[in-house]
Amino acid sequence: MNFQKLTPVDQQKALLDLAFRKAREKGQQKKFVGNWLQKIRYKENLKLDIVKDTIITRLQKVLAEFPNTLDLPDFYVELIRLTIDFRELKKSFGALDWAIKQLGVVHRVHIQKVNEEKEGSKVKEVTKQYYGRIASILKQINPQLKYLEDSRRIMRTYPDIKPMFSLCLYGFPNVGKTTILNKLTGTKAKVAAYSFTTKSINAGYMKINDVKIQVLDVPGTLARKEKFNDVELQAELVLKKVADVVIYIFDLSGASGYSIKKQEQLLQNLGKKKKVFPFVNKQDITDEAILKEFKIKHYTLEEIKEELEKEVKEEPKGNSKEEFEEPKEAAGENLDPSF
Ligand SMILES: Nc1nc2c(ncn2[C@@H]2O[C@H](COP(=O)(O)OP(=O)(O)O)[C@@H](O)[C@H]2O)c(=O)[nH]1
Ligand SMILES: [Mg+2]
Repeated sequence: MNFQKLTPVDQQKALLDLAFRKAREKGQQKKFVGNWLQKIRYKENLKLDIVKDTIITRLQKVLAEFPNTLDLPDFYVELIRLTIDFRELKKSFGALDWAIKQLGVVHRVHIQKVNEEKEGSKVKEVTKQYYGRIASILKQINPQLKYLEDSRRIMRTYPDIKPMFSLCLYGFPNVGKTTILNKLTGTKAKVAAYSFTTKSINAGYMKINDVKIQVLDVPGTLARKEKFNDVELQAELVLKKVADVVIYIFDLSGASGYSIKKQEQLLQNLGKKKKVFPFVNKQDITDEAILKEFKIKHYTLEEIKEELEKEVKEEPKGNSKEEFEEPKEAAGENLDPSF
């Protein structure tokens, strides 16, 4: 699921500016035929239509793009739970639905008025009233539009993670996770000689037994959960909800700035629920005595690939693309009541 592609949510003012401008432009471009009253009516009808259609299209786009059910992979459900208020989000969809209906009603009423009005100046007056009603409807949902835009900005930071067999590269900052991700998958994620270059979760893909698998570069921390920043929180969720297999990366050279003891502790924190392959990176700059002393069983990348071949035999779990790109239900409906 790619939350980064959500379109920004316009607020009241931007929506009105856009709709009124379009109406004005189209009203000026088009040549109307008929007697003077008919011409005015046609023109005002067109403006009314354009204003309604422009705004409704925008609002419908928001409803279509945002996830409005929690029928998402576990990872995203958790992430949404932790970062935004889904109930508030649902209410906002409801408000947009309401506004779309109101816009339709107000449009119908004013079209009728335009067509019944006998005096040209009064026809234009109807348009003015209509604009006022539209503005008032949007004003009422503006807090919800703002909430949706705030939510979008948060969701935009969600990593794009696919429901397929996943290998996580885990370890402290600077131990070489991204370097190994690039080596395994041929991606070109940024490698840097300072900590916390990974501002979000990097992903790449590789083939094991002709099956495409996802490789994720996940920064570790010994910080307490209450103190997690966004990336740390996402990292924890990826490990818990997405990882099928973990490569735990050690840097025994001292270059990353984390003691061996701390690195062992982070490995222990992973627990026994997942299959974990320790890997010792930066051997080229590591003291031989330290390498010899190191007692934790570890693997070469070749050995890990062989192990993965045993793991990835069948089609990986639910890797169909459709699962992610189902058309959305009508907004506000089918929302998971358990949430
Ligand atoms: N000498 C040496 N340096 C490495 C090795 N792997 C990574 N590095 C360097 O370690 C630094 C941190 O690497 P990076 O992949 O960004 O670490 P990450 O923070 O865990 O993703 C970079 O300067 C890399 O060039 C290695 O095997 N040997
Ligand atoms: Mg990195």
